[in-house]
Amino acid sequence: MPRYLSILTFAAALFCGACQNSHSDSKNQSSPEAGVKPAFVAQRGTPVLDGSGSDDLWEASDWLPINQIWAGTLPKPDDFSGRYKLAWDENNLYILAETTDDVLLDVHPQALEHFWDDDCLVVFLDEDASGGTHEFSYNAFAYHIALDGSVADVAPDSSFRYFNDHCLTRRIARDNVNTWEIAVRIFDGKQYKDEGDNVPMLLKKGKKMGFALAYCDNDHSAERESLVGNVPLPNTQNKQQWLNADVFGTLELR
Ligand SMILES: [Ca+2]
Ligand SMILES: [Ca+2]
Ligand SMILES: [Ca+2]
Ligand SMILES: [Ca+2]
Repeated sequence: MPRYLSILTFAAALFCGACQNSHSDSKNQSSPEAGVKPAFVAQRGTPVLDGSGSDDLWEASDWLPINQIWAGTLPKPDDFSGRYKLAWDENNLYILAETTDDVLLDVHPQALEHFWDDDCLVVFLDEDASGGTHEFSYNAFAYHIALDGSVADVAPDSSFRYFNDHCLTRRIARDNVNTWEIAVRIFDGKQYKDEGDNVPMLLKKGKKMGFALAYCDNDHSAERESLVGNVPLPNTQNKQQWLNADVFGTLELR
């Protein structure tokens, strides 16, 4: 065999080995291999929004993992681990999230500053699945849901704002495990106006949206220690790729 062919064969064998490892690592996870846009589905139904996942709807749904490091260090399971389920009806997208976090931190309660450095759950929603940047626009919303249920994001004028009426959360804490049951109202980001009379959309079967979910874990630091998401980012840590909705998964309402 010519030398260049044997090198190619060796490289191909290495690549396939990597594929197999990546596949076995992602077993039982929704997160596909790099380069494939993650696909999620939400089943139709309306849970009782009481913070408990005991609804028949939730019990019939599968857990999906929050286990992809986006920034900081990958926490050990007792430091942070998380999983979630999705559902929808005409009025809301519903998220049931279960997070295990050894220390709950809320250094900036009731304040629009450094909300990302407190423990919080972040719902990323790109209503028209357009992808693209969203940090200073409503091309997609990044709802930072704090432990007190307040919801914050960055507005187009780069100010920090509350969006408390976009996400209603009831949370139950048992030891280190928190259950968050969230109703997310969906707004058309192209029409959305600060201080405007914004009307949430009616949702229909078959609708596709860009979606991602992440948890900011801070236990004792000036800045958050970990940002862990539900989708793999192409180049891992500290590149802030979540500021572009291209990396979100696609969520279909079934
Ligand atoms: Ca419930
Ligand atoms: Ca922690
Ligand atoms: Ca969009
Ligand atoms: Ca924490």
